[in-house]
Amino acid sequence: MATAPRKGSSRSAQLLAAVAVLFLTASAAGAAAAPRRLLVDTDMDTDDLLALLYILKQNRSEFDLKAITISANAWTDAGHAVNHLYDILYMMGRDDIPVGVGGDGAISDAGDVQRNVGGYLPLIDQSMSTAGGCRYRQAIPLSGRLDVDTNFGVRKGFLPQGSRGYRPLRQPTAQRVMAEALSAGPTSVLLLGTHTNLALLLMSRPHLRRNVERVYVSGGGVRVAGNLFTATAANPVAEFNVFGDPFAAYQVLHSGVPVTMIPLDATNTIPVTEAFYSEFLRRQSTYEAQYCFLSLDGGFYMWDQFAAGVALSSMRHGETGSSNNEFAELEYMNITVVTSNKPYGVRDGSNPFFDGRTTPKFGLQEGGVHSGHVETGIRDPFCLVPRSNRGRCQDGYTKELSGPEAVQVLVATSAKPNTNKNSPLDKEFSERFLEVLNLPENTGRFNISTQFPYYREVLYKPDFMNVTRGKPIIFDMDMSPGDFVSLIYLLKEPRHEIDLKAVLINGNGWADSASIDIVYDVLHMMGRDDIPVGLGNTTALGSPTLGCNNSYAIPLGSGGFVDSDTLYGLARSLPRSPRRFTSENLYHPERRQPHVFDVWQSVRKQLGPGQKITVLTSGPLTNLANISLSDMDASSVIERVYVVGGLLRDGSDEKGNVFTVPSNRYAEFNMFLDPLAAKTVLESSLNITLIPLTVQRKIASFEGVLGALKQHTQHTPESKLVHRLLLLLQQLQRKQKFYHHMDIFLGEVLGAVYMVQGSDLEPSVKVKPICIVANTTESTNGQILVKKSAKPVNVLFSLNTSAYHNHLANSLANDKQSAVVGSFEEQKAIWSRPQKHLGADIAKDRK
Ligand SMILES: [Ca+2]
Ligand SMILES: [Ca+2]
Repeated sequence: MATAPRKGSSRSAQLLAAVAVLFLTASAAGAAAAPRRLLVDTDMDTDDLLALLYILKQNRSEFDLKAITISANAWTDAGHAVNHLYDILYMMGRDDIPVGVGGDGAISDAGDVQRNVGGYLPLIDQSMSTAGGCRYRQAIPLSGRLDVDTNFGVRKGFLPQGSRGYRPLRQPTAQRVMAEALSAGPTSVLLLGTHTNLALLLMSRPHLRRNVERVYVSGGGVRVAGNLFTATAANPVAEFNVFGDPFAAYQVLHSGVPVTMIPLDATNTIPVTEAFYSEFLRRQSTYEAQYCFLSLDGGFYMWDQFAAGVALSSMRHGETGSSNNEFAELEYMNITVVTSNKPYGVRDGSNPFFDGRTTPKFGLQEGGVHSGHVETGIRDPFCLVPRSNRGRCQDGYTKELSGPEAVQVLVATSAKPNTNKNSPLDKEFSERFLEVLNLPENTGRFNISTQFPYYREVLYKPDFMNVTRGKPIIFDMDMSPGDFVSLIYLLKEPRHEIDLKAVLINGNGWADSASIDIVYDVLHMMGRDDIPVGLGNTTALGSPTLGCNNSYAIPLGSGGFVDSDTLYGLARSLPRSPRRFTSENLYHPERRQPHVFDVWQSVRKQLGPGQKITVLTSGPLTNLANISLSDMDASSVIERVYVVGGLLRDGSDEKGNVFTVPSNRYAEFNMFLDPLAAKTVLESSLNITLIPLTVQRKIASFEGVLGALKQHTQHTPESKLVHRLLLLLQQLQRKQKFYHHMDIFLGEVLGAVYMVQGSDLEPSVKVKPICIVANTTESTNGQILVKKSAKPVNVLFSLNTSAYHNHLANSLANDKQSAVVGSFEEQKAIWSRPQKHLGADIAKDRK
């Protein structure tokens, strides 16, 4: 028995095979068994990191981790999660392991699952695009996603960065990586997040099911309460991983593949105790142990890492029973996954598998278990019980059941006690986890600071002695790619003319809040670590903090979040700033990420008598609206607001750009994403200049800007970066339909250039009285009407296009106020040799 168990073998054959493997391992026979092939699907939450590093520490002749795929619809955002994973694998010297994330395929209305469906959305909400709502995901606080995306700020200060990283259209999709791993031979699958990816694979490539030896599930809760701490008022029984996509979990559990589940029943018995924490504090002899320790947060259970421990122990000692498992008691239970609530067959508008269809999707049975009310959100009135905080919905409940609707699953029920009675740790797994993480074998090679002999965290700040500082500016951005071009442009303008006082980040636009680190990196590159960056709200004005009222209109996949969160793959070419997002609860309260309002107030305090601020907004108007609502006197110190966005409905039939919401033909994204904020700002007493879609479209020519940049024989690091970015956007737009909207981002650069250059661009500006449609319906929200009685604003209609292109290119190519550190490559070179002169006007050690 030199090979792993055969495909499609019966349970008894598998048991025999497992016993054979056990025998060979135990006897250390010369002809060792082939290593067991393993595929891990992870949502890259904190406990996932601990699980992954535990797995990477194993002896590769016993367990061969073939691939890792990312579950992109839960606690992390795809672009951040995938680069985080690449960094961990680089540290561990495992750039050989394929990584899959996302994809742009679709599920047709008829129910055909195309290849490469991205897994960004639960199956019930997946259709032809990657834009969609957050039916289940809204249970996850947005601040939680921000913390996990950045690993609380720990990640960028610790992990090194290799050559792998997300790149548009080149990143292997989750489906492809899963299919390749499973096609190559019998493989065990460990699911550490929602079940979306595996369910999609089993539905689109059913022949690969025979190569799934067993699925190990971290998640579910059978005989204990659920853990939706934000949402028990609607659903007290679900656990996050299964709740994230109940129908997918149903598909996996009912696929006929053997399943071992490690649910809350078991993980509730192994919390991170004080004893564990202090033992861990003492035992950190490897980089991976250090990284895991830094990632630990309070109130934590050993969810995914315990599941990984139970899974590997089962694979080592026998997969069908309890007695041999080192870490958990296991027993067989008959269970199912609840995907809809009784009564079945109601067709009440909550269930897209049935509602509005003559035949149910995927051939589901009318009146069957999938045909009831499906929880629409965490405040779904159907689920709420009056005067109770324990709702009646059960979506995602892994429920015990007798009868034909149940499947037999091996379930871990508790963590086994520590056999080492002298240890302060009460559970066997806690003991062994620390032991394994600290093994000298298969260890991390370095962290970012030990990889380079002269690594230092240096802040670059210009010398303002004897410099008259120009017009004070605040730039408010949502981190769409054009906003970075605007930011660089503003930093290039002579400081005695333009004095960029602060950058404000809108967290409800085209990028997730964690992308704030790209802003820090751009400022660092340009030697402007003195400029404060404030992070704003992640939801639109008046929206609940758990929700996604408007951002559903932005695709999660290509051309959307996965790309802007990585700056289309270019973020990793920027030098790494010592400044980065840092969560509240770390040891350095002074490093906490400031909020927009903190930054606003500090800028206000610095103003000289009679001095006023000019604001440029290039995203939704959420921040400015919140500032004006919190600081009633804000308008008295704001000279003018230049607003990029909007489309005037002024007689012509020009269409808006919210392409994901076809019913809304006349809105522009920045207004649509927060109509109430737009109304609050544009109809206020502030002096407004609008740079609407119409004029953006007139000047948005990739050929024009790239041509103007090409005319220069001299280049700067920043002109090269902008050239790369714009060329990439142009190529993507030509190549792939998912990138058809790339000129939106080119157009938004106009706002910064017009604000600075004004009359030099020969502009035509008209005064128009406008009002904003807000809080109505999806089909009209964000539209701008011209009405005689309304508040007048300045509207830019046209300008000299070639003057604009040339000015932008000249400014970027100018070697004055150029980058201090041009790239990550350059930074690595600096860290590799002794430093005498740092190149910045003033450089200070952070430490
Ligand atoms: Ca997880
Ligand atoms: Ca923007």
